[in-house]
Amino acid sequence: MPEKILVTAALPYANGPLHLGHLAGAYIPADVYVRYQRLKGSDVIFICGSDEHGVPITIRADAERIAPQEVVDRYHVIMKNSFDRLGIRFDNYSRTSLPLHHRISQDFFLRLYHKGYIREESVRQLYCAACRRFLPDRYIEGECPHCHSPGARGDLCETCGRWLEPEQLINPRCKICGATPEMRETRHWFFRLPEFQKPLEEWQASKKHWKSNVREFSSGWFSEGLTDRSITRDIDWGIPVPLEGAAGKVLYVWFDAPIGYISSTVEWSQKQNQPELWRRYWCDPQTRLIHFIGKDNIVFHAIVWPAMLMAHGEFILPDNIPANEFLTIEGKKLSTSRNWAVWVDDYLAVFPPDPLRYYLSANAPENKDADFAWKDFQTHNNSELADVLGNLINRSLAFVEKHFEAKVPAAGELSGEDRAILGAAEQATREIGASLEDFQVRAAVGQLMDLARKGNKYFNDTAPWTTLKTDRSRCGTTLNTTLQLEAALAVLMEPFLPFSAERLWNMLNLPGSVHDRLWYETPKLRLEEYHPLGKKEILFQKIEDPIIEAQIAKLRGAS
Ligand code: B3M
Ligand code: ZN
Repeated sequence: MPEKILVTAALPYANGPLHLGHLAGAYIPADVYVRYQRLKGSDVIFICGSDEHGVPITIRADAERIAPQEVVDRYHVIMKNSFDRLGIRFDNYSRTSLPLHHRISQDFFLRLYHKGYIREESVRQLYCAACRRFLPDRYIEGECPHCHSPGARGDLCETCGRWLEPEQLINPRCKICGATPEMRETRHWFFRLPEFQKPLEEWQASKKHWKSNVREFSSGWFSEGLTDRSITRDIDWGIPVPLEGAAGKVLYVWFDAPIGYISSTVEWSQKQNQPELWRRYWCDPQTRLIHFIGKDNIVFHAIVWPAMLMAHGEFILPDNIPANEFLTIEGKKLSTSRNWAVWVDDYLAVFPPDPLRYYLSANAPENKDADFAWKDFQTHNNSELADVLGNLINRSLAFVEKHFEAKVPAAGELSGEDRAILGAAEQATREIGASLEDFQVRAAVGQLMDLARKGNKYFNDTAPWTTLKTDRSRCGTTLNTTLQLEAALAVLMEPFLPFSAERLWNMLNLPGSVHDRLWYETPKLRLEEYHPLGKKEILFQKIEDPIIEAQIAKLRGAS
C-alpha cells in the first residue's frame, strides 16, 4: 500500500502579491517534497488556498478605500497565477471566503462550543470613538513597554520581538485616525487551550523527529503555561460567530485559517465528484499530515491548531511541521511595507522559474535564516546550473549529434569508470530520497548537483574526443553511459527543476512525461541502443551582469 500523505502549505494572506520570502519559507520546500512523493508513488495530496480573512485584509482594503472582497478577489487570482507559473502544483488551491469554508468553520466552532471547550467572557478592549469601532490589535500602535521603541503594534513589538497585549502599550493610538482609543466593554469567546496542555506535551514528546526550532518553540510555550485564547473579533469582515446574540462578531482569522486545510480538501473531493474522499485522508490515522510553514506560524500549527483538532476529535493530528526560518534580502530583513522585497511576478518577468527554485532550494533557510542576494543567485545559476548540469548535458548531446547521428551509441563492455558513474546515480537516488524524506531540501539539491559534477568529471576523465579516434566502440560506450546518467538526472532533478527536467526528457526523446516516472526505478531507466534523441536546446542560460545589476538597482530604487 502506498503511503498516504496529506501535505499543506500555509495559506497566504490575500492582501498582496507573493514575494520570495513566501516561497523560501513554505511553498518551494513543500512543492519539492510533494513532487518527490508523487514520483515515489505515494498517495499524496497537496492542499493550499488563500487566507482571505483577518486584519491584514481589512488594513489593505482601508488603505485602498475598497471593499475587503475586492482585495481578496484580486490577490487570490494573482497568487494562484504566480504559483502556477512557478510550477508549485497544488492538488487544490482554495480560498477561505467560500461559503463551503464558512460552513465548515462554523460547524467546527459549534462542535467545540457544545463540547464545552469554548467559553464566553466580557472583556475590556480599546475602542476608537472617532472610527466608531473596537480596534483589533494590529490597528493599535504605541510605545513598547519593554524596549520603549515607538511604533510597536498591539500584538507584537517588531523591534524586540515580544508579544504584547494592546493595553500594555504606552500612549496607544488608533492606527487609522491617530486618535487615542478608550477602554470599553465587549464580549468574546475563548478557546480553553490549557485543557490541552498535557495531551499536547505528551503528543509532542513523541515527536523526536521534528526540527529543533519547532520543538524548542513549543517547549517555551509549555513552560510558560498555556492560557485561554480569544477566538472572536469585533470586525465586520470574517466568518460570523454562529451563536445567538453574537451579531457583529466574527471568528478570529487564526481560528478559521487552519480549518481551511480541511475545507480545501473537501472542495478537492467535490471537484473529483467524490464528496467523501477527503475523509480518507483527514479521518484515517494512517495518513501523515504535514504542514509546511514559516517560523512565524509555529505557535498556531504546533500548539493551537493541534489542540483544536484534539478538541474536535474526528481528525488526525499533524505528523510533522517542517518550519523554515526567514529569508533576508541582500542582507536586510524583508519588509513589504518598506518595499524591501523581491516580488515573484517581477522575477518571472525576467527569468524562468527553475533557477529561482534551484537557488531557494540550495540556499533554503532550513536551520537558520538565509540571504537572497542577486549576485549569489547569478553565481548559482551560472556556475552550477549552466556550467555543471547544463554543460554536461549540452556537450554530451552535441557530441552524439555530431559523431553518432543523434542516436544513442551502442554500449560495449562497461569499464570500472562506467560502472562507477552508474553506481553513483543509483546511490544519489537513495541519498536524495533520504534527504527529502527528512525535509532536507538543501542537502538533497546538493546531492543532485554532486552527481552532475561527477558526471562532468567522468566525461573529462574518459575523454571521448580522444577515444573517438582511437577506439570508437569505447567512445560509444562512454556516451551511452553518459546518456543513461542523464535520463536518471532528468528524474532526480524533477522535484527541484520540473520545467528543465521535462525539457531534458524531451531532448532525450523519452516517452510520456518525466512527471510520471517512478523514483526508485530511476537506476533501471534505460535508453535503448540507437534510440534517436530529440531536439537539443540550451537547458540553462547564463545570466549576464547588466541583467543582475538592473535587478539590484530596482530593489534599491524601490525601497
Ligand atoms: N495567512 C499567515 C501567513 O501568511 C497566515 C497563514 C495561515 S496558515 C493556516 O504567514
Ligand atoms: Zn519592544
